[in-house]
Amino acid sequence: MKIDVLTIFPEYFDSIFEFGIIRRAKLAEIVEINVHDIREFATDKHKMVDDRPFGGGDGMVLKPEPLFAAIEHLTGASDRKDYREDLRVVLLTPQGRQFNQQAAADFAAEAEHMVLICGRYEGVDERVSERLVTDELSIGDYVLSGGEPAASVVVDAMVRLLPGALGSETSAENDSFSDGLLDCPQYTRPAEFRGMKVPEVLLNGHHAEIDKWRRKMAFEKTKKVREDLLMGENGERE
Ligand code: 9D3
Repeated sequence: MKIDVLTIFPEYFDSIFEFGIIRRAKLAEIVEINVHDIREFATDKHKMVDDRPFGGGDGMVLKPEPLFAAIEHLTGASDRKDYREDLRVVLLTPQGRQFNQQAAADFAAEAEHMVLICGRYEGVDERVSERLVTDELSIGDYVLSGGEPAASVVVDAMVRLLPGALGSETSAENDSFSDGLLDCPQYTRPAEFRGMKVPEVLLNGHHAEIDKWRRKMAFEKTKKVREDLLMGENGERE
């Protein structure tokens, strides 16, 4: 998969993709990630990327021209009806549908080329969404200063699902959220620390018993802090 990130703060990404699974995936050429300064695509001599909103109001709006030039440069198309079917142009915005594990899995399975546009200010000129954007995504109901942290979240969740990105020791199927439950508690040595003992069941080597305990703990934790995960689409208990 090839990922292009469009941002007015390219330095934000200087180290964020240089660790762990993403770094390994890059080295193994499972993913190629390029970060671009939107300003490099500015069309006027002052390299303007933002302007005041029509109709008045606070803040600035990202201008359409640099983003159209950038998408045209990166994809060869400037209308989403002309996109290859394996291209996704994503706008990170508080107005988007909420990103989740299913969306990550769908992108990882279907997209060969992703372009992520990081919003800032009061927003992005609507004509970018109208003509260029295939998906508008938010990462949750809290206010960020811009789309950059959201883009890093989307990249991380997607890249680890690409074939070969996870080592053979772990599998994406084993993850929390693929079975719809939070993880069970984990312990390592020492077996007793400051008076706190590791549950006996984990020490006795009975693997069937251990699996049963882990499923029970995962279910109870989920019920306690994330009961919504136990519910179906219509709020019915699954
Ligand atoms: C909805 C809030 N807006 C009211 C005028 C202002 C505003 C707040 C934050 C406009 C832009 C932003 C910057 N945030 C993002 O670009 C963003 C975001 C977020 O804030 N929360 C969760 N997901 C995302 S994805 C992009």
